[in-house]
Formats: sequence, structure tokens, C-alpha cells
Amino acid sequence: MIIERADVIVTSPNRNFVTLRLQTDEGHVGLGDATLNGRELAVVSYLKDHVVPLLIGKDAHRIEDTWQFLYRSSYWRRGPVTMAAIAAVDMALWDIKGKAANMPVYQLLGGASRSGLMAYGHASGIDNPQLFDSIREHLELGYRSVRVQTGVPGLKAIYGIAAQSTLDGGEERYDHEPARRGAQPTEEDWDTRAYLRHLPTVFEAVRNEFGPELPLLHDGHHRMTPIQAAKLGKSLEPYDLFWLEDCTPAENQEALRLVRQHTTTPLAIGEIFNTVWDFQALIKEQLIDYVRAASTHFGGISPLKKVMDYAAQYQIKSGCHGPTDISPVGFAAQLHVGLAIHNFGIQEYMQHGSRTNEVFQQSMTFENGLLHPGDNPGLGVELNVDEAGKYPYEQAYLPFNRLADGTVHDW
Ligand code: CS2
Ligand code: MG
Repeated sequence: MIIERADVIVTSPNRNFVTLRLQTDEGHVGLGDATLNGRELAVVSYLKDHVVPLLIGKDAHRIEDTWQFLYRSSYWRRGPVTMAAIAAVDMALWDIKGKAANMPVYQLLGGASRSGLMAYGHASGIDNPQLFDSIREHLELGYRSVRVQTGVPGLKAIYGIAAQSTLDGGEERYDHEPARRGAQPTEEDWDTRAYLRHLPTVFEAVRNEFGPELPLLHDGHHRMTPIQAAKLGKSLEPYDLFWLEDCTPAENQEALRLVRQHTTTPLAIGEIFNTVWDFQALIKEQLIDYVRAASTHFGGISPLKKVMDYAAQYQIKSGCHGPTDISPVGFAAQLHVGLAIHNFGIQEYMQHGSRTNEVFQQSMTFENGLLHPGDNPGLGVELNVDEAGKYPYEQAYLPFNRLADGTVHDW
């Protein structure tokens, strides 16, 4: 079964998405997500100018061989652009193989290990009353776990607070999309000491309001030093978090040794990691409890399954990244992996906007707090090319942070 055609489709219904569409001589179509938030066009060029010419005429059944070929023959390995491009090819080939076998991809990965995947949603508020309303909203939507992000007194705009910007027509909300359309990134402010003082009081209030059982997650979004993260993890212990995510910048893996020394709050990391090697020390030394890798930024389904199988040996679970900058294709890919692996932990689920759901028709379901990819052959997502054509690419950037003295800080 030969790859006859490869198209790189860029569309911007609610936000920019990059999709690879492969077609074989037997008429099977496979989709792969290559969306890299705020740097989308770099991956478009990597695919169009360097990868697509190598795919035409290749045997679509040889997924592992094609992955290794694209990874090793590039010489310049790893990194978000390369791995997003390889991810799109890998996902599209698994989609094709599922269609050729007339099976959903999770069946090819070993079949279902559970009836559905626990999902968490993004609850947030500038203050506690707004946060409580957002948590109730998510419980009404059917979520059984929520991530809690809160404003910090004295700071104008910080990561993850939905209500702080409704741009136009009520469609483009912050929690739908952190990247802002425009020619320049927006600047936000940050103060770690103010955040460390405030956050425990918020979790105390949430536990008082919603009780001890509701799984609560929080994203530190790469902003603390190791000792600040240790202090936060310790101060949050009374509130029994499901996890504290990205507590320190991910490059410095040593940092987690110090955090681990001081707190038993479970740690999740890895949404910006691109290969299993980024996790090697963290998994081997039990420095994390959840692997946050995402199919789109990690090279696809093949390596995602491998890192989860590696983590399983250390009783570390999956916690795949699932924001709106992972397209419905990339999201479906990780639902198939999540359904098949034994060590599934939880799946992030930020819901896409209505225009996006018209462009990408999905067979996935969300019922009683559980996600399921559906049983359509392949990944279960179809791309409406005409609908996609209505929304051309629009420049957009993620915000960045400056401290009070003007120093650039992790966003
Ligand atoms: C975040 C993301 O969902 C998360 O855990 O860390 O929203 C992240 O900020 C975006 O994916 C960046 O593109
Ligand atoms: Mg995160």
C-alpha cells in the first residue's frame, strides 16, 4: 500500500492548526496533527519542504521503519519542530493502518484496558467566587476532576484564567486559547512570592467548598525555582492534590530531586518534552508520578506508547497534555493510546470551539466524566477540507512574562 499523496493543511477556525493528510493508492486517507502553538509555520515548512518529498512512494504499512528513517536520516534529531513533523506522519500512518484493518487504532495497540478515560477540565477564576462558579460549571459539564488555576492579588494577567479576556463575539476565550492572534506576543506580569502566599489559601477554600474527594490538579507552568516548588508542594499537601504540574522549568531535571526531598504532592511533567530520552532520568529515579507527553509534540503514537510502557515499569502513569493547541487529530491519537495502555492515569480535556468541531468531525465521546475515542476504523477523525479552507492562517503568539523589575520570566 503506497503513499500516493501528502498534503499539509493549515486552517484557523478558532485557532491555528496544521494537519498532514496522507492518501494511499488503495484510497485510504490518514490524518496527523503537527500543530506547534505560536510556531506553526516552521512545521509546515519542515513537512512541505523536507518530509513530504520523502513520503511519496513509501509503503504506508511500515510505521516503525518510517519513524526511524525520519528521525535518524534527519541527522538533526529531537526538538519541537522536528518531532511535531514526525508525529504527524506517524499518526497518519496509524490512521491508515486502522482503516486498512477496519479497526480503531486502540485495537491495534492491544485493545481496550478500560471502558473510558477519566478527563480533567480547566476550572479557573480571578477570585474564589469566580473559581467556584467555574468548578460547578465543569461538574455540570460532566467532569469528575478539575484543574484549579487562580488569579493572584496584585497581578494583572496570569496563565490559565479563563475570564480575563473575552475578545470578540464571546468565542475566543482565554481557556479556549492562550495564544493571542496578533503581530506581537502580549506581556504578562509575575511574582512568585505573591503566588506562593496566595495559592494554599485558594486550595483550602476549594476543599472547604467542594469536600475532600474531588480530584484537584494545578499547573505551576514552569515558573518556580526548585526550592520554591518544594515549598509549594509542601504547603499544598493538606489539600491532597491529584498532581502539581510543571513546577519548575523542565530543562533542569535535577530540580525534581530537591522537590521530591521535601514533598509528597504528586508531580507531573513533560508537555514540552519531545522524546523518551527527556524522561529517562525522571522515570528511572521515580522523580515524577505522571508523564505529560502529548502525541503531537512527542513524535506521535509510536513513541508515546513506548514512553508509557517504560513508565509502567516504575508505576508511573500517563497524564497526556490535552489543551486546545493539540488538534482533534492529536487528541484522538492519545485517547487510543490511553485506552490501550495499562498505566493510564488521567487525560487533560480542554474543549475545542464550535468552528473547530465543524472542520474536524470526531467520533470521540465524553460521558460520565469519561472520554472514549469511538470505534470507527483508524483514529476516528475526518477533516472537512472545504470547511478548513474558510479559515486561513492568522499570526498568533503565546504571551510572555516580565517580573516587576523587567526581567523576562517563564510564562
Ligand atoms: C498548559 C497548556 O494545558 C496545559 O497544561 O500547560 O495550556 C500550554 O500553556 C499550552 O499548550 C501552550 O501552547
Ligand atoms: Mg501545563
